[in-house]
Amino acid sequence: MKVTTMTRDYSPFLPPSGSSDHTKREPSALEKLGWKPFFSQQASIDAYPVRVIEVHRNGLHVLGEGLDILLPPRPDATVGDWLLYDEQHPTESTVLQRRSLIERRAPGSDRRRQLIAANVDTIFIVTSCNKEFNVARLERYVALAFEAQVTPVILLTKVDLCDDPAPYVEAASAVSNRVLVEALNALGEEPIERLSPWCKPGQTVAFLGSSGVGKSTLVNALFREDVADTAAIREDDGKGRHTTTRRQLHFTSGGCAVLDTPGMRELQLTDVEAGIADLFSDMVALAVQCRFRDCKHDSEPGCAIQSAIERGEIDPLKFARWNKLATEDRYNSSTLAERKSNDKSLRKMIRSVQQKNRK
Ligand SMILES: Nc1nc2c(ncn2[C@@H]2O[C@H](COP(=O)(O)OP(=O)(O)OP(=O)(O)O)[C@@H](O)[C@H]2O)c(=O)[nH]1
Ligand SMILES: [Mg+2]
Ligand SMILES: [Zn+2]
Repeated sequence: MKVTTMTRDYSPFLPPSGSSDHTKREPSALEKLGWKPFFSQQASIDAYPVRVIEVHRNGLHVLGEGLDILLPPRPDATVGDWLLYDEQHPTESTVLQRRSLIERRAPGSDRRRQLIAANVDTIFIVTSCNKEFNVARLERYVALAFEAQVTPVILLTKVDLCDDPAPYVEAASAVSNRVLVEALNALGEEPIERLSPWCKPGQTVAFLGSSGVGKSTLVNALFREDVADTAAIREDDGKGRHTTTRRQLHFTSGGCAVLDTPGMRELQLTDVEAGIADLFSDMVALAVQCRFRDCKHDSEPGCAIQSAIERGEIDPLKFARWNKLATEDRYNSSTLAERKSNDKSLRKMIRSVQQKNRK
């Protein structure tokens, strides 16, 4: 049996350290937009760097030093991206290499890859202490953040509307010992103080989560004014009303870039194999001990995962969630041709079962 030892970094995701240059001097206009040495290395001294703050149908709204313009639309750029603005030929402006990229498989039938945001340092995964709370959904967001190597922080809102937030905090903390959890009242005084470790000058933070959990409320709290619209959730089922409809970067006076996003109905993962493996590293470590390399961990002999479940060492529900996520990621990451052939063999199998049943 071959056991592969991985040299991955399993240290906790902590807030950025405070010893940045910005503490010593006033940040430049570009630094206030999130410009970092990582980007300057890719640009000549006379370049015009601009950052995408919003993607419109008719173009990219970008900001730079003394620049506030609309560039022609292009599919390869998303909010948070840095471009080197080409004044003569705006369509030829270059997209700079990203520090991070958050993407998902678009919902609906076209299933294309959708760029959500680039060059984000921290993802605030927002969820609330009510019916909306769901561990499987949190795991999706955390796997996405791990894959993108962006610091995830779980924010549990609406503690003021809940008799006992402790079980929610406990369940959220159990998702990963590498992810910090903050429980708060988004309408209260605490958000600005509690989120300050991540909202430092030059940092880019993004709020992600379902509709109605309080993403825009938290954005407004950081700005101490209403920069984003918010609306009450529906009384009948407690779901949000999809109030925010566009992804937009806002900049605090302190020089932190803050991205509000529309509530996601569904987060379909794609190409996050490493992120899922990081989050479920205990499962992966067991799976390599299964007798068969292609073990489905179902009823195969010598399955290390099923034995661990029998011994009570791993939670069968957690195993089921891992299995579902990994299968979904493989399916979404496969090419159309691969999927067609898989669908074909699936149809063939169904037909043969139906025929057998008829006999
Ligand atoms: N009491 C209380 N209400 C909250 C809290 N967080 C958000 N709300 C309320 O919940 C409702 C929805 O908040 P929003 O900030 O609009 O939610 P959102 O996540 O931006 O929703 P979308 O834009 O639809 O994705 C608003 O009425 C907020 O006032 C909280 O911590 N406590
Ligand atoms: Mg909103
Ligand atoms: Zn197995």
